[in-house]
Formats: sequence, C-alpha cells, structure tokens
Amino acid sequence: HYSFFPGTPVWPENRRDLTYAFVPENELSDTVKSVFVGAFQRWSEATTLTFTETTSFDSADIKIGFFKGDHGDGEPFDGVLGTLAHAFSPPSGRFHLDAEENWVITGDISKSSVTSAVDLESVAVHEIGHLLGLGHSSVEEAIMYPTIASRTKKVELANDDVLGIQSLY
Ligand code: TQI
Ligand code: ZN
Ligand code: ZN
Repeated sequence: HYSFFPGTPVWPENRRDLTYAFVPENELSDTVKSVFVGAFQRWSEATTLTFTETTSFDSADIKIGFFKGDHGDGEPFDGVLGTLAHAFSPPSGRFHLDAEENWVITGDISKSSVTSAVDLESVAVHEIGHLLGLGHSSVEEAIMYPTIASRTKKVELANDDVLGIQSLY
C-alpha cells in the first residue's frame, strides 16, 4: 500500500503547473533530458498536474542535477550503486542523482553487460513520486516500492501508485 511523508506535504492548490530545470553546469544532452520528459509524463497522465521545462533555474519548482560525492546538502553520494538518487518532499523540489552511476538512458537494460547498470527513467519516475509527496509502498509492483532488481526497467505506474497520487491531487 502507498504512503505519504509525515504531515502529508503536497504542492499547494495554486502550484499544480510545475516547472523544472536542470543544473546548467551538467550540460545534459537532449536524450538525457527526454528521459525526464517521459518520467514526468507518467505522473501527469494520472493527475491534473503538469510539468514544463524552464531554462530559468533559480525560479524552477523542481531542480534536477547530477552530483558526485559530497555536494553540499549533507547527504553525500557514494559512488557506484548504494544510493542512486534522492528527492525531497513538497515543496522542496530538490532532485539529485548520483553522477557516478552507470546510468542507462536508452535501450533494453536487461541486455546490458554492466552488472551495475541502472535505468535512469525507472529511478526518475520513483524520485518524482517523492517530489510529489509519495513515500514508499509495500506493493512490490509499485514504482514506489523501496527496492528495484538490478538491470530492471520499471516505469509504468501500478494501480497502487495511481491511487496514492490521486488521493493527494
Ligand atoms: N534513494 C532512496 C529512495 O529514493 C532515498 C531514500 C531512502 C528515501 N529512504 C527514503 C527517499 C525515504 C524518500 C523517503 O528511495 S535510492 C530506488 C529503489 C533509490 C532507490 O537511491 O536508494 C529507486 C532511488 F526503489 F529502486 F530502490 C530510486 Cl527506484
Ligand atoms: Zn543531494
Ligand atoms: Zn524511494
């Protein structure tokens, strides 16, 4: 079953059209950015929320960046595997990914020969759930289940995820 953060934080009523921006220094390719477009779409299809990229980083609701090790928020990344990414409850909008992971951005991850390969879209869909206010789920099929088998792609919201997000928005 789905869960929320303590106190059930959500984006306020007047902040349902959210903007997101990428840390300019990351200089991400359009291919990488399009993975996030797809991940946001999963959640906008289940709600009335919308997500639009903005180039104005400072004013964006959701700020996405890849960082290595200690990146100044007291929650350092740890290199390959371990922590992959973290995102914080509303209305933080902080969405950080571990730059040292072997991120897979296209293709069939199950065919990857890199045992530590991690599917970027799967992690992005999960972290966006946190950004919107969902905690972890006890349902194994759910995107918000707290573990993912390695070399797995899991991007389709389960019923449990949809029920959870629809009770928030
Ligand atoms: N990062 C953890 C996560 O996003 C961070 C975390 C731990 C957390 N406990 C939390 C965030 C409680 C919010 C509330 O769950 S992670 C997975 C999964 C991670 C893990 O790097 O371990 C995914 C990131 F579910 F597969 F295990 C993405 Cl998909
Ligand atoms: Zn961080
Ligand atoms: Zn999580």
